[in-house]
Amino acid sequence: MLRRPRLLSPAAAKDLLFDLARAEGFDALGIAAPDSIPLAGDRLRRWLVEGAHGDMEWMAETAERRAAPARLWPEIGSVLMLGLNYGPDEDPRAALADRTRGAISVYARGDDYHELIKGKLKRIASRFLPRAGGEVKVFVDTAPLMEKPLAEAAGLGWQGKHTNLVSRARGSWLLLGAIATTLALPPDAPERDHCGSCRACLDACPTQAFPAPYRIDARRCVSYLTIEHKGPIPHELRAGIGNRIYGCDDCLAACPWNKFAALGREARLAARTENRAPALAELARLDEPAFRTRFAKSPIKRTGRVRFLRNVLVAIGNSGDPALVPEAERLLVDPHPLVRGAAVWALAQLLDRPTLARLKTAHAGEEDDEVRDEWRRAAGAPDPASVMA
Ligand code: B12
Ligand code: SF4
Ligand code: SF4
Repeated sequence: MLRRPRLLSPAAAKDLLFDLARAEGFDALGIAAPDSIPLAGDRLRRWLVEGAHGDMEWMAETAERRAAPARLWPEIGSVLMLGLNYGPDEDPRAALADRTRGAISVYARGDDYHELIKGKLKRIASRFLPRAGGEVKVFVDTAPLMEKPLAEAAGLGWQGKHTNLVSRARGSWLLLGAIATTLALPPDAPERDHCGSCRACLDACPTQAFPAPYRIDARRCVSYLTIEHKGPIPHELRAGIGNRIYGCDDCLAACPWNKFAALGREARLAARTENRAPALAELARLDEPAFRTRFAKSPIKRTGRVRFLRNVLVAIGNSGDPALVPEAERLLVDPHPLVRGAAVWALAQLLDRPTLARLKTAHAGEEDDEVRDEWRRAAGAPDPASVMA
């Protein structure tokens, strides 16, 4: 491919890029040099060696390219890092109070940000290229690029002890995107760490997913467990999940820097009313077509009905509400074993042992090994009636 010659000075090209990005509504911008994250590769490798990525095999498969931007694209000259503020209009932890309803994380209450940000990045790139020259590539989330350390190097914020990027101007609520160019543009100064002695995010985690400050074990993170993890959720983590049915914001919401956060301006990311605190009973009734319609354009659609219903059933089990028993009972005959197994667990949290034993007998024909194992465990678990007594 022929590369276009540089058409503007580095400073003028950077100004143009920033103007175009602001016009698309981005709230935080900065340029990082490709060699600006020298520590990130080794830290990523260590994380992978520890197995902290769980079953996100794609993180391990792309590790070599992910470790440094120049490995992903050898011709890279600089990276524009962009942050889009999605500050919520209420404290997302409010949704944790009513256990008969599900808590959906802020980023997933509106439209899928991947599509939205990618569209914006492509428009910026198509306007930049003919006027500035070079080549460009755009990235959001799914490409093997370490967006948080790059954003820190570009001065958008710093990686807090919860590992996400925190901004003094926006708090925790920035979604990130990147535009890489072959042009060398003047880099911005990196942001420094402003966590100090604070550890609010570490203490807020419901499943103790931080083995140490600045390090996360994704296998324990509710976001991983409810969105990325494909199998049954480990038993020892189910109670901690509470009513979080898609992602988690507890560490983000705990950060004191959120006092400077502003309401997100992007209407398509704003919470849809039906996603603020949906009734678990409503969600448990979604069949495949209803699920797809309900979550069209939402990131939840990508996780699929089966994993989503698994999450809803864990929340039903944690609800303490006997009125939800019929919802879980109906799902004992769902075609998918992941759903059936989660339904068994939910019922074991809500029913007394004799009633559960009768149900077990009625479903003695269960053929899936994992679901049978759930029945075995359920029978041996303490009776909720005696626990409450
Ligand atoms: C994999 C992934 C996940 C995984 C793993 C999370 C993680 N922290 O790595 C899971 C599924 C758990 C996840 C969850 C979430 N994610 Co996510 N995720 C990613 C993804 C695809 C890759 C992140 C990555 O490279 N991880 C590998 C680890 C090793 O890298 P790291 O997190 O940068 O780790 C650094 C620190 O550990 C630090 N470190 C390690 N040791 C030490 C020691 C010391 C002394 C120090 C100082 C530092 C340090 O250095 C490492 C390298 O920089 C990015 C998109 C992207 N392409 O970057 C989005 C991304 C990070 N996710 C994002 C979001 C919004 C979330 C959630 C908030 C979603 C939700 N509400 O449920 C949660 C937050 C959970 C959390 N506390 O991190 C945003 C974060 C935006 C921001 N402001 O930072 C991103 C950037 C997507 C985007 N384009 O906006 N995510
Ligand atoms: S997103 Fe939730 S579960 Fe994951 S680390 Fe943060 S507080 Fe813990
Ligand atoms: S809560 Fe405290 S420790 Fe965690 S990221 Fe915010 S300032 Fe840093």
